[in-house]
Amino acid sequence: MPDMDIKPAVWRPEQSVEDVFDTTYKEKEGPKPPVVIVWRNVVLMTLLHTAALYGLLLVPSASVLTLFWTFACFVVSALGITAGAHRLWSHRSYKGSLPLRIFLAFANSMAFQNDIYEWSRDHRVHHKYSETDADPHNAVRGFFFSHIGWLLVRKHPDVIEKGRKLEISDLKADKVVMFQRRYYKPSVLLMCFFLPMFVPWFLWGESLWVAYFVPTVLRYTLVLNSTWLVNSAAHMWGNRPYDSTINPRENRFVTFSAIGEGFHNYHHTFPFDYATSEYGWKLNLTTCFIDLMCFLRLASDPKRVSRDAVNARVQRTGDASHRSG
Ligand code: ST9
Ligand code: ZN
Ligand code: ZN
Repeated sequence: MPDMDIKPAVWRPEQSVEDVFDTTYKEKEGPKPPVVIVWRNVVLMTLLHTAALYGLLLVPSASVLTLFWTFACFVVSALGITAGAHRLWSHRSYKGSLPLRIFLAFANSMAFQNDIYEWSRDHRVHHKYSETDADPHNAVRGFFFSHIGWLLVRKHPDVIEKGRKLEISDLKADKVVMFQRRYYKPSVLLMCFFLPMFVPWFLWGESLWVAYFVPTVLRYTLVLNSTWLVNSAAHMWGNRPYDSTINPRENRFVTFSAIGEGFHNYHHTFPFDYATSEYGWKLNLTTCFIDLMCFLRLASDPKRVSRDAVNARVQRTGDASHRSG
């Protein structure tokens, strides 16, 4: 176990979602429960990654329009995770209008990473029980487990036990979330597979073969791995300018690949900040997007930490690597 017990429980009292780190939780003594491999997931993930590697070989044969389309699908599905499941639904760091929530729900289905309800519940457990048995992708179990391994085995019983006690009434009350959950499979088929594949074929005559392997399979696999890097790399490598007592780090590579989600030491220190960073738009396409939505009045009430609060925290618990800009 890392030095989690000394994590300072400084939080905004009015915070509604339960991402306050639970300092009272203790992992059970004695032997750990056996690891139960889910072979179906191992086979599917192996096939997916093999197909994605093949898709990489096909990139030179794709038309320029298809490559633009692949990039657009990457950004839209990534926003479904970052601006949607993560900053809106897991952390309630801003408010989203109905049209924006509908867009983000479709974008989220394009990313095919479990429905918003399940994703957000797992993510709230991740923050509240970070780096313990109750964390779904506990980084103490190593890079492989926190990256992909946790999706290949049964969950630790504490994840489910603690997850069941979480406050998630806001998710249940959100009709968009529950609608997406109800129609998750058809929405994934449409958004993650049919749309990315048929648009290039129908509109500019790309071969279905290339359209399946590049904007569909390769793009999906890239978004998955960019997301998983936040759980693995950004919990292992990088500085801790805001809180040196926790594992999550500031990781530039992850920030770049995960469109602004690699400022992970900041994010675990101030999870309710809609920008997940003190540097605004810098390397943070997701924050640009949310600001644009606020400008268009499709989003409102973005929550931010004051500069004074950031500086005070840097002085109190940072690792002295903080840079102002
Ligand atoms: C995927 C998710 O990839 C990725 C999430 C990453 C999160 C990253 C966060 C980082 C920060 C944000 C940065 C974003 C950056 C984005 C960049 C983009 C460029 N609480 O699940 P079961 C219950 S998914 C409460 O079967 P098993 C559950 O309701 C990829 N309850 O557990 C059920 O109850 P009931 C595609 C919980 O059997 C029961 O437990 N998908 C909780 O252990 C059993 O649930 C896949 O690969 C909870 N937390 O199986 C499939 N959890 O029976 C993945 C569960 O009453 N999933 N419960 O209904 C699976 O196959 C399985 O879940 C399993 C575990 C095998 C992993
Ligand atoms: Zn984390
Ligand atoms: Zn988070």
